[in-house]
Amino acid sequence: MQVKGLRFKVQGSRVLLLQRIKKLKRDGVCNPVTHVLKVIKAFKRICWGFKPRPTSETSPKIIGVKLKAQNYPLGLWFKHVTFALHLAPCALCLGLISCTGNIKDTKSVDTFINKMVTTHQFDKAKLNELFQSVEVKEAILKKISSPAEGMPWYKYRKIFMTDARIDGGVKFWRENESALSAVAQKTGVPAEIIVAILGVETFYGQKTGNYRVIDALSTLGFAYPPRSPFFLSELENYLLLCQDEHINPLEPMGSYAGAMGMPQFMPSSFRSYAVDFDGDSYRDIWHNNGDVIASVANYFVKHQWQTGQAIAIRVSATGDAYKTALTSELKPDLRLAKLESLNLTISRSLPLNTKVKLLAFEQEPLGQKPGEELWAGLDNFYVITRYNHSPLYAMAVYQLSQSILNKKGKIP
Ligand SMILES: [Ca+2]
Repeated sequence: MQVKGLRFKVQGSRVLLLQRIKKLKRDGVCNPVTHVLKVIKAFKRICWGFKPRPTSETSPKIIGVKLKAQNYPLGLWFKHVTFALHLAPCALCLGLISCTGNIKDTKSVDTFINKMVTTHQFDKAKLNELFQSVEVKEAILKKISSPAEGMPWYKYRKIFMTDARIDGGVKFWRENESALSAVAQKTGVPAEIIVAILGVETFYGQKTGNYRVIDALSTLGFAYPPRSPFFLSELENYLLLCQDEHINPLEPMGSYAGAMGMPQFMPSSFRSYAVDFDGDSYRDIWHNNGDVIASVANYFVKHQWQTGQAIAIRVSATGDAYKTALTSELKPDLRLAKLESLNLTISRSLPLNTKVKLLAFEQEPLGQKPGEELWAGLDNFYVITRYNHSPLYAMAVYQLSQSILNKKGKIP
C-alpha cells in the first residue's frame, strides 16, 4: 500500500510537475530544473514500469505493484525502486521549489535584458541585478489556466452583484463625489460606470492583488509560452513606466496577470491611458482616487465612449430565428430593421440607424431546460469590452452600475 500510494501521488502530481518543469526547462527558467527532471525521469521509469495489482489491503511494501511484461532485470528493478523511494519525496519538493525560484542567468532573460539595453538604453548591470530578485511563481501559472470568464453568466453575475459590492459603490461614490462629477462632466463617461469598473476590478481598491507586478509579468513572460510575447511586451512597458514615474520596479503589487492598482491597468494601458488628475505630475493609480477615476474615464474616452448613449437594452424573441445573429464577435453589427426580421423586439426605442450586437446570457436552468436572456449591446457596451474582452464582464459592469445608481438615488 505504501508503494502503491506513493505511485499514485506521483502520477497525480505529474500534470502539475512534469508539464511545468518541462516548460520551464524548455525556457531555461529554473536552474534546479535539470536536476529535478532527471530524478523525476528515473522515478517515472520505475513507477510506470509497473501497474497495480487488484487491490490487496494486506499487501506490504512492494506488493500492490508488479512488473510489466517487458525486459526489466530484477536486480536493476530493485536498485531503481530503492533509489526512487529515497528520492521521490525529495524530487517532489525540489520540483515545487524550483517553480518558485529566481530566474537569473537564463537565456530568455538575457535576451530580454539585451533588448531593453539596445532599444531603450537601460543599464545592463542594473537590469541583471534587478532580475536576480525576480521570482517565478507556480501559483501564477495555475491561476492563468482558470479564468472566471469560463463560467456561465448566472454564476459569474453572482460574484459581482452582491449587496456588499453595491453598498461599497455607493460609499465610494459619496466619498469621491467631486472628482467623479468633474470627470464625468468633462469626459461624458457616467460616474456609475467608473465606480462599477472599480467595484468589479478591485472592490473599490480593497483587492488590488498580492503579487509583485514584476514577478507576475516575468513568470508569464518567461515561463508561460502560450502568452509569452504578450507578457514580455507588458514587462517591457512596465520597466519603462517605472522609469518614467520614478518607481522601484520591485515595489508595485498587482494581480497574478500583472494588472496594477485600483483600476487594474496593464502596464501598456497605464502608459497609454493613465492621467494625472490632481496635478502633482504623477499618475498614481494605486493610492490617488482622483488619478484613478480620471484614468478609467480616459480609457473609455480613448476607446470612443459615446456621451449620453445607452449601453445595453433588453430584447425579447419569438421563435429561434435570432440564433443566426449570435456570434462571438462583440462589435455591434445589426441594424434595428434586421432585429425585426429576426422576430426580435427591443424594449426601448432607438434611432433607426443604430447598430447593436445581439447577446445571449445563460440563465440558471429551470428543470432540464436551460434559459437565456437576450440583450442588445450598443457601442458603449463594446467600449466596456475593451477594458476586458468578455461580454460577461461588460454586462456585470453595466448591471452593477445600474444597481449602484439606483441605490445611491434612494439613500438621502
Ligand atoms: Ca496625480
